[in-house]
Order: sequence, then structure tokens, then C-alpha cells
Amino acid sequence: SPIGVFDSGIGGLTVVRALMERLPFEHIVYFGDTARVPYGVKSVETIAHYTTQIAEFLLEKQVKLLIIACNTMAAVAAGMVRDLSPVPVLDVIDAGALAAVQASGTRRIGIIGTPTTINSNAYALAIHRLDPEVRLVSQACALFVPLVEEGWLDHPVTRLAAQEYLRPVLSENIDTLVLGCTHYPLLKPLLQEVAGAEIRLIDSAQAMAERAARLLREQGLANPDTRPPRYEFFVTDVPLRFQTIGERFLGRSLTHVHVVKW
Ligand code: DGN
Repeated sequence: SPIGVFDSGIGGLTVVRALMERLPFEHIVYFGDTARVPYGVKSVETIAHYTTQIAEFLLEKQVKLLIIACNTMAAVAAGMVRDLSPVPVLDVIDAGALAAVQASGTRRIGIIGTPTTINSNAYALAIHRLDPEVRLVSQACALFVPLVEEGWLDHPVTRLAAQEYLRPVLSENIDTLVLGCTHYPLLKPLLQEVAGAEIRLIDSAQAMAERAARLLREQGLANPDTRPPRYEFFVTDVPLRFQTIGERFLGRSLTHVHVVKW
């Protein structure tokens, strides 16, 4: 059976890409709520309602594991998904928090994400659950999602925005920076340049792929079959430039896309 991955839109395709690379024999079903994105500006009740609806859709597809790829959904509704799901649930915030705590030597960690993710304090809670001594500094980077969707991955405007956003974070002597949003892995080269080579960037998509690989191994859920797996993508709308943006996130051509009308 497949792994179910979901996101508020197409951003979670960075997580799918990391899973494809780390677990090349696993079937994947993706759900992106492209008609209702962005979730970042909606109420907790609404986000919880949408998230439940998506989790139930994927459970009907007989997934063996649910992955919440969206930081905003993870921040607000991960507990609810865990309560309703008969299969294991992993979320990007837990995965990113664990990888950051393991990577940091000085225990001074920076977190960047969307305003909703940063305001939810979910990363701070997850990191402090693992290590209460960690000093955290967080920064909402509202402009990064539109800049990434515009394809300005190595553009002077993006570099300037990154310098502005990271200045207060870097002045706190962090040694580790968590990229707490589905879109930020695409900015990794630029952010590494702005942050400096000595700062460890935690790509939450890669952290999730590692976490999922470990869970499948530990619970004996890995697919023993080594034939090419099936990938299926469900979205609630096909917005402008969907194909171009989706393929940039996924790093390969995007096929087997189905539109679900809710
Ligand atoms: N997928 C969202 C996240 O990881 O925070 C970003 C896109 C959005 O909903 N604004």
C-alpha cells in the first residue's frame, strides 16, 4: 500500500521529491488542496476541518502511513489527524525539530517559516520537548512563498529579502537554521550563501524522508517489491502555472494528476 502525503497546495511536492529519492520503491499518493490554499490566513477551525477531510480521503486510499507535509497544517491540526488515523502519522514539524536538535552543537537554533507557522509556536514546542535548554530565534518570512512560486530562486530581490529576514536571526549566533516551510528547500543554495557556510540548514523535507524511512524499517512496513512504484497526485484545482511550478518542486515531470471537486 502507498504512503499518503498531503499539503495545503503544491509545496508538499518537495517532501514527495525527498521521499522518492530516499525511498525509491514506495508507492505515493499525494493530496494538494490547491483550491483552498493558502491555509496560513484561515482560522484554526477551518484548517482543522479541511485537514480532517483530506486525511479521511487518503485513508480511503488504504495508505499505510500519513505524512503531513505542510508546516501550517502540522502546526494547527497534527494532533487531530493522529486521533483519527488508524495508521502512523508523521509531520514535518516533528521531523524538522528532531533533525535540528541532533544537528546543533551550540544549542542555538533559528527557525524560519510562514507567519502562521511561526506564530503557532509549534517548532518551539517540538524542539523544547526534545531539549528544553535550546535557545531559539524565529522569523516569519512572508515573502518567500510567492518568490519561490515566481521562480526567483537566485534573484537579487530574493537575496535582498533573505538578507533582511536573516539578519536578526544570524545575530543570535545560531549554528543551525530550520527551513520550516515546504517552499524553502528550493532556496537552499541562496540561503546557505546568505547565512554563511558554517550554519547548518535543516531541510524539513529531507528530515521527513529520513524519519519516514526509519519508521517503515522499524515497523516492518517497507515495500519489499523493487519494481518502479506508482505515483498519484490529487488536487482540488489546477491553478495557473500549476505544471511549471509543480515540476520545479518535484524535480521531474508531473503526471497522473487527478482533480477532486469538493
Ligand atoms: N505549505 C505551506 C507551509 O509549509 O507552510 C506553505 C504554503 C502556504 O500554505 N502558504
